[in-house]
Amino acid sequence: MHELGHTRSVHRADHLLQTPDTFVRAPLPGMQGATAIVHIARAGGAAFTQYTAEFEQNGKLGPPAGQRFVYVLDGELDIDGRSFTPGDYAYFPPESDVVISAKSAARAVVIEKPYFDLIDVEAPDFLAGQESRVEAKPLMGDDGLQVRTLLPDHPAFDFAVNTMTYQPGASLSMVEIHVMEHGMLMLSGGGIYRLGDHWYPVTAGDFIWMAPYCPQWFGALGKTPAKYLIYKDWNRHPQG
Ligand code: UGY
Ligand code: MN
Repeated sequence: MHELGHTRSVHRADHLLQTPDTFVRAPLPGMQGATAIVHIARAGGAAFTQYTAEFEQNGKLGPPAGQRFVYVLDGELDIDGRSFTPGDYAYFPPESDVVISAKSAARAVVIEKPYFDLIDVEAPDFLAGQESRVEAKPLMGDDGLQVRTLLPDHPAFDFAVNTMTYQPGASLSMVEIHVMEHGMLMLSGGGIYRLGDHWYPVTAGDFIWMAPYCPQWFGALGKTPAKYLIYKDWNRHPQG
């Protein structure tokens, strides 16, 4: 049913809140039996692309634009002959020709960006991981806010992808304003996100893009933990 033109989605110069009622699906080049909800891309002001890929059984992704990170939300993917289920993830170096296909209907977060190499540092290889095996660490000593760092803390990686889990009532301890940009998908629970000078109620399924220097803060509400997957550019001099 239409909502008479109402939505929680908002796009401003320094942030985007995209809620599921406004998602538009279209295949990207090379996709077969799969479609993409492009949450953010260069056209929206970001230096990376993030989309949710929705697969039919046997569906496939097309070739990557730069390096690629995949995190399984639902169903089962086949990557290089290995099974990936929810919470499993993989990193693909630029130009990787590894095929990503679906063993069942599935959904996955896909992040792609050009690679910024560093003199004397070798680019990373393919990497696979399971979120449940990554140690959770409290953010700034707050046990109510646990961070899992999915990619290795190594200068070869020019971006980070983390999950952050907030117990009900937990919040960021400060309003952050930083040069890095974020792509964020709310995986479960919800709360209030401050973006710039606006405060938004957010819930599972919502996507947020935060531009560099976008003032940001989150507080978890409700009776269950709030959890999100968050991308940031990382480990590189801002001068490029
Ligand atoms: O890593 C971060 O910058 C993270 N704390 N930001 C956020 O959750 N908005
Ligand atoms: Mn931040």
